[in-house]
Amino acid sequence: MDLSGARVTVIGLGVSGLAAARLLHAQGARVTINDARTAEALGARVGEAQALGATLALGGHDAAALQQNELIVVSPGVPSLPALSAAEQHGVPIFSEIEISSWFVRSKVVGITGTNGKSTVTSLVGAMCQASGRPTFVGGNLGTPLVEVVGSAASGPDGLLVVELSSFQLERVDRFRAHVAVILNVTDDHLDRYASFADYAAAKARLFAGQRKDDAAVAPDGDELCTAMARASAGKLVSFGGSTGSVRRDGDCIRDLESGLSIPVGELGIQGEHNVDNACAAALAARLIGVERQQIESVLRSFKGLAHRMQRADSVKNVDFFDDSKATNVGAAVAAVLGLGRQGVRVVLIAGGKDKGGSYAPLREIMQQHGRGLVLIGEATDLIAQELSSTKLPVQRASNMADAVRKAHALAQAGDAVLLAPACASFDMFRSYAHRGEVFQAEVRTLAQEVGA
Ligand code: UMA
Ligand code: ADP
Repeated sequence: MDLSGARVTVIGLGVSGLAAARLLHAQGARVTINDARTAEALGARVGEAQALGATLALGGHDAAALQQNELIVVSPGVPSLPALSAAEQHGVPIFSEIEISSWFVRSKVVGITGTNGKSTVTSLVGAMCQASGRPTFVGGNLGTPLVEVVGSAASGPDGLLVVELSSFQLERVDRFRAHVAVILNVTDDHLDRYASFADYAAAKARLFAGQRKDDAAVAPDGDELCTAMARASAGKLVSFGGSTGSVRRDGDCIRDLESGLSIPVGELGIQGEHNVDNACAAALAARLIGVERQQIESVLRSFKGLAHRMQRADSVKNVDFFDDSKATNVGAAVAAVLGLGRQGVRVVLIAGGKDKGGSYAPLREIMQQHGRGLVLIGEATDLIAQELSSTKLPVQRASNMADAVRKAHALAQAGDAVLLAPACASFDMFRSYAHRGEVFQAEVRTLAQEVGA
C-alpha cells in the first residue's frame, strides 16, 4: 500500500492512535491526529504527536475536515460518530489500526476474539509460539497495538503474530487475515456502544471475513452462535472443547488426538472450568499455527494466569478473597461464581461499577445457588439490586472499596469466599480494571493486618 503523500487522519490520540500515526508518518503520509479532547486534557501525548510531525486537530470532530482525507484510521474507543458516517458517505475509506497493520506484515497470524478469555488465550498461545523459537509478537487489545510489530522480525515471513482482537477493533477490518481465527464465546457486553446484541456479535464475526481456503476457523464445540460465525469463513471449521472438539477434556485430561497431547487437568497452570476451555482453545490454535506438542504442553503447565483474573488475594479469618476485577461483564462474573460454587464454596460477591447496558439476570440463579450475600458498588448499584432482588440474599451498599471489603467480610462465614467480580466497567470509580483490582487487594491486606489472618 503506497501511502506516500496521502492525506490521512487518525482519530483518537490514545495508545493505538499514536502508534498508527507513527507508522503512517514513516510511510510518508501527511498525518493529522484528531481527538475530541483538548490539548490540556490530553497531556503528554500531545508532545509525542508533535514530535512525529503530525498536525493536531483537537477538541472535537469536524465533519467537513474529515471529508478532505484519502484515509481515516479510527481508534477502537471511538464509536461510529455522525462525522465519520458523513466522511464514509463522501467515499473516504475508514479502517482500524488492525487493518492498516495487516498491509505491512508477511507473518502467520493467530487472531483471538470472544467476550471472555481473550487475554488468557492470547497470552497462552503467545507463550507457546515464543517457545517454538520463531520471532513472535503478542498484543493487540491486550496492550501493545498490533501496528508496532511492523518492521520487526515478527512481521517477516518466519514470524508469528498472536493478536487479541476486541469487537471495536474488528468493526473496521477489510483485508486483515487471520490464518488461525479463534472465537471463544459471545455473551452480553458493550451494549452501551452497540444498538443490539446482534450488532455486537456481528462485529466479532468480522474476524472470519478475511480468511482464505487454507485457514482455520476455530469455535467452541456445541456453541451454535460461534459455530455459525466460523462456518461463514472461507477456511475450515475446527472446534475445541465439548464432546467432539479436536482438543477437548476427556475424563481428567485434556487431549489432542491429532498431536498426541495429553495433560491432566490438575497439572494445568490455570484453574477453573472456564480455563479448561481456554487451555483447549489455546492448544488447538498453537498446533494449527505449527507449534510442536512438547512446547504446547510445557506452557500449559507453566502459565499461571494473568493478574486480576480469579487471583487469590489473601485469606482473613478463614475467608478467601479473590480478585476477578477483569470480570467486566456478567458472563465472566457468572463463570467466577460457578467456579467457586462447584467446589462447594459459598460466595459473597462484590459487584457493580459502570453499567454497560446488559442484563444482570444470569447472576440470579447462580447467586441463589452459591451466594452468601451481595455487596454493591458504583453507578450500577440500584440496577443490580433490582435485578437480583428475588434471590433474597442480604444486600449491602458500599461507598468505596474499603467499605465493600469490610462489609463483604462481615457477611461471610468461615470457609466462604469474597469475590470481586463486578460485571461492570470500572471507570466510574477507578482508572481501569487493573486499578480497581489493586485497590481491592490493598484493602484486603489492610483488613488482614487489622483483624489478623
Ligand atoms: N476519543 C475521541 N472521540 C471519541 C472517543 C474517544 O477522540 O468519540 C479519543 C479519546 O479522547 C482518547 C482516545 O480516543 O484520547 C482513546 O482511544 P481509545 O479509547 O481507542 O484507547 P487507546 O489508548 O488507543 O487503547 C486502545 C484500546 N482501547 C479501547 O478499546 C477502549 C485498548 O483496549 C487497547 O489495549 C489499545 O488500543 C491497544 O490496542 C483497552 C480496552 O478497554 C484495554 N478494550 C476494551 C475491552 O477490553 O473491553 C475493548
Ligand atoms: P478478556 O481479554 O476477553 O477480557 P480475560 O482472559 O482477561 O479475557 O478474562 C476476563 C474475565 O473473564 C476474567 O474475569 C476471567 O476470569 C473470565 N474468563 C476467562 N475465560 C473465560 C471463559 N472462557 N468463559 C467465561 N469467563 C472467562
